[in-house]
Amino acid sequence: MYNSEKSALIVVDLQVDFCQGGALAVNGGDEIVSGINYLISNSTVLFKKIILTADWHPKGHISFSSSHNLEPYTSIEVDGSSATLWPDHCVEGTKGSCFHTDLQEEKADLILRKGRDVNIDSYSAFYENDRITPTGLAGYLENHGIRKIYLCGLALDWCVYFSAMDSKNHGFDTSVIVDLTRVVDLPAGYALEKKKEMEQAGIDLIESSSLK
Ligand code: VGL
Ligand code: ZN
Repeated sequence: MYNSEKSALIVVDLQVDFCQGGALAVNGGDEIVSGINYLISNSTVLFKKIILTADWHPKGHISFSSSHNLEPYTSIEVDGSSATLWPDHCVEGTKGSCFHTDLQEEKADLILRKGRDVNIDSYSAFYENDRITPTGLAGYLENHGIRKIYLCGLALDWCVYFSAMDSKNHGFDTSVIVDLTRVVDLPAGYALEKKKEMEQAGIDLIESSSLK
């Protein structure tokens, strides 16, 4: 049963650099803004808290291929596990780090910046990529009595995926609003794999029409 008193919406990384023309543009990223605004502007009905996350890296961040003199979208070993390298993106304070200009940022209860440590990436809104350093988001949600999390934003197969898995593992009832996400899907088929993993973990993949 839907209970807005216990629900929160997390809009993941809807920033200029992930939208058309941006440094790490996700195909169709712009297309989801109006649907997300619809949910945000009806928030008194639907959600107790609106959280916007922002990828917000210092210059020379470890996740940038330029920091290693390598090509974007290659992988390196970091502390025994593989890490994907990206074009420079969401550098703190640059135009690319801003939210999409149409996003109704003024309605946010909390803006969470992640990827702040130059030496570690953070895909998830809950934990940095060492998987042990918390961002504090789980505590915030718990303190506000939130039980149910809805996620949307960019990209489905990276930051939305990691955030959703952590949300579920933390014990929150978790849904991803799939039509309000877009995928990187490199290599092709990767996004489908991640969707299946989310379903197997018990995350509901839903459509925004079910919330209207
Ligand atoms: C993201 C790659 C690198 C994302 C962030 O928001 O999905 N992807 N940094
Ligand atoms: Zn990033």
